[in-house]
Amino acid sequence: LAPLGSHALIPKAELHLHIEGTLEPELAFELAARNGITLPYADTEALRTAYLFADLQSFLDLYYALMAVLITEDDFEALADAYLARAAAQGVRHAEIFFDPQAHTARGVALGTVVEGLSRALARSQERHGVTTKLIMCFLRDQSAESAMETLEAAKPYLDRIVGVGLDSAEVGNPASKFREVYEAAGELGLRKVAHAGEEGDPGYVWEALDVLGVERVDHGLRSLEDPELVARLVRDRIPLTLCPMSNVRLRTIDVLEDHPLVAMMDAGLVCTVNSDDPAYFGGYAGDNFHAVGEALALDHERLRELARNSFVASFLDGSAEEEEL
Ligand code: ES4
Ligand code: ZN
Repeated sequence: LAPLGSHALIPKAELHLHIEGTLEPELAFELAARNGITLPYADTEALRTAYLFADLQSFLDLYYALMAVLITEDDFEALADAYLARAAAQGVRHAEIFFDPQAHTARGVALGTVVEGLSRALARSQERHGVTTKLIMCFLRDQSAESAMETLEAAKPYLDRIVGVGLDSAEVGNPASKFREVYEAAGELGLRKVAHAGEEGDPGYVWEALDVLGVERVDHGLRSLEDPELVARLVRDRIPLTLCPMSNVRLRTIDVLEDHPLVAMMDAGLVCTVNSDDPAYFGGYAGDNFHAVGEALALDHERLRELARNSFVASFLDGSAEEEEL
């Protein structure tokens, strides 16, 4: 990657980041060795050659497989601490971090191990990296609503550490409406609500996230421009979208970054933010994504500042101090 210019390092919040998607090949091999696990790749180079994805599902298959190396609290702590160091170096001042409880409990790793391990890194993050954090637990939409409800129940001891719920994994064929009751229950527990929608799915998936789940932020929403009524709704209610441009190219949702609808979306009045999604797999962290769209779409300083400002406005931070800093 080219060196990051000052625009890429502008202070920003990262609002769409899967912690499991920050597992770099080097750390994957280190944790595999530590835990006595043999990965089906000779070395980090061989693993990186597997990062040529055809679509979301082909990425998810590798993403879930590599999680096998994450076993202990120490592993989750190391994962999050490595991410926070990289994020800080790219201008991230606040990170709202997704994790996938069911991807770990399904392999016999307890929810408490995941939350306690991540918490250790997050608790030191402000002091060590200058990054404030929040945690968002995601339900896997290709699993059952019952499994999601059990996960919410299991998370009750940890809700002091969890700000909200999200919905991720394979979108098409797994509409948000399946999770109506789970989101209702999450709302009653005081949790904030977001969901992936309109990544590969059509605008109908975004409508369901809004109308059935009552989300206050949409993750991706990339295909929203296809439906003018949806755009009007998102603009009226100032629902932020957490776009992930490098992810969209790597998962072949768009061919090249030059085709990304970011500018058209901003011009339509949508509250857009730029994020990294799964940076170890998609070739770049938050600053890299700012840099890449800045170059590909010839964004001027004002646009980049607006994206950075939006990231704090769209965050779950209470104060406006971070906004005023910009
Ligand atoms: C994800 Cl890019 C993406 N989309 C949906 N679910 C995910 N989980 C991790 N990365
Ligand atoms: Zn995502």
